[in-house]
Amino acid sequence: MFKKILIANRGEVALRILRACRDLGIQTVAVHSTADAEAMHVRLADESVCIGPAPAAKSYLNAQEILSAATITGADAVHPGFGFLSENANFAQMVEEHGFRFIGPSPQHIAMMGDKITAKKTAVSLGLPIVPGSEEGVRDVETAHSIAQSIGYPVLIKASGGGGGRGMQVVPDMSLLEENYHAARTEAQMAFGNPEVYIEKYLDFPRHIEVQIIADSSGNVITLGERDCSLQRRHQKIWEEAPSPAIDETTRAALCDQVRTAIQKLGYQGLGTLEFLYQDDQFYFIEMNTRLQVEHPITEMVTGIDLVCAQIRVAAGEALSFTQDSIRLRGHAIECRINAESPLDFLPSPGTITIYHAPGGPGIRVDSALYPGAIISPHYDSLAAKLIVYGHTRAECLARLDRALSEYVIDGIQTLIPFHRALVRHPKIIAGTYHVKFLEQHADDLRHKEMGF
Ligand code: MV4
Repeated sequence: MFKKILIANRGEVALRILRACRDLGIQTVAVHSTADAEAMHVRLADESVCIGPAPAAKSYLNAQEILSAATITGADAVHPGFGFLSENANFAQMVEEHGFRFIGPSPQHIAMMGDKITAKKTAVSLGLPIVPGSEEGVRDVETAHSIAQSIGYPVLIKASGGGGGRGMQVVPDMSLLEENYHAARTEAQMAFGNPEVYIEKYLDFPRHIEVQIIADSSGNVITLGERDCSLQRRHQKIWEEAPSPAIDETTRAALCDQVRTAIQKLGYQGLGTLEFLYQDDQFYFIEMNTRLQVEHPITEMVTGIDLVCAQIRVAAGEALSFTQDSIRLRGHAIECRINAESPLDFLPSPGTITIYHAPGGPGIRVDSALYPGAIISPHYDSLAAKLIVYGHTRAECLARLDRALSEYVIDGIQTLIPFHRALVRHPKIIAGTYHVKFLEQHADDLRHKEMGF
């Protein structure tokens, strides 16, 4: 097992990793920007190294500085968390070349899934269902026309270098294809340095359902059920739940079996998440995330497995200590992202926390690095805290979530707490009958409800 891990991240995830290290008896090194000198992850780590000024490009994305910090502190592994360098295959490679373990999959698997066309082709070869569309990058507008004609409009043009909703263009009918095709390529070139695009049939009201897997270096692959992440706003997840209210046990078992077989064939190692769109009782693979995810705690709540500890163990070469047959999904869990944003227009709300009172009681977990006096910097993303709630049933989970949200006090900045209070009482959320367009379609009634809080 590792003796010392450098945590190449900040905020609540840095703290989450630090806690896993403590539980495993591993020493921790925090890295931080000048803006984060007083941050909780720095205070709680055994050692810390300042790696640069506030802008992430000069600190948390600065591979050279991070590797220097690992060298001078004598770390034996680097945990990238999520965001920042977590899905950068070059960084993973550099970490390994400097003699440290990268806590994540191989650089080859990161690169394969980072290119969305390669990821889709790989999925096909592994027997996973995909959205009908082009199998390769679409090189000219004539090819785009013939593919769109054969699958039927509307179609969606996606960037191979994109992912997570970045660089997508909906094409409602033939008249807009040429214009949107060129716009998509130009945008892709500018955003990702790669103009390659592909075409898919556009699904109008899908749900986003993702399957968590973990694999060790001995070829054991275990699926840990699914999460429903359909509640998103501008491709930012806001609320996630496990299990999905949209699928039954038989459907889940079939999906997870398919994923398990695919990942065994792939020879993948580490944590991973396969994202699917789900519409009209069909699953379609769209992307794979090769990292720990923000919403991992809901899977921990329904499986009882500490995903970060398991991730560190498999990275150190240990075999998984549990089997697929031992996994029992129990109860229901929901995560609300408590962003430092205005709950009415979602604009960032940086500032200093004055009062902080976290909720508690049965079924409540809060993953956050907040404290009175903590600074929410405008330099980083707005995720301030995650409220994770467990219930034996979905109804109990919703009731506890309502209770927890009413107890939660964060002053000094605006947060999404009032938005979540409106969400948890919305009839369609209570019924579980939402899809990826829900937040867009119900913005007005949610905003109206929020005014009451
Ligand atoms: C789609 C789609 C409809 N049809 N693909 C957005 C994020 C990226 N991971 C994939 N996304 C979508 N791909 C086809 N063929 C609709 C979306 C989509 C979406 C997906 C998941 C969660 C929220 C979403 C919001 C808008 C669009």
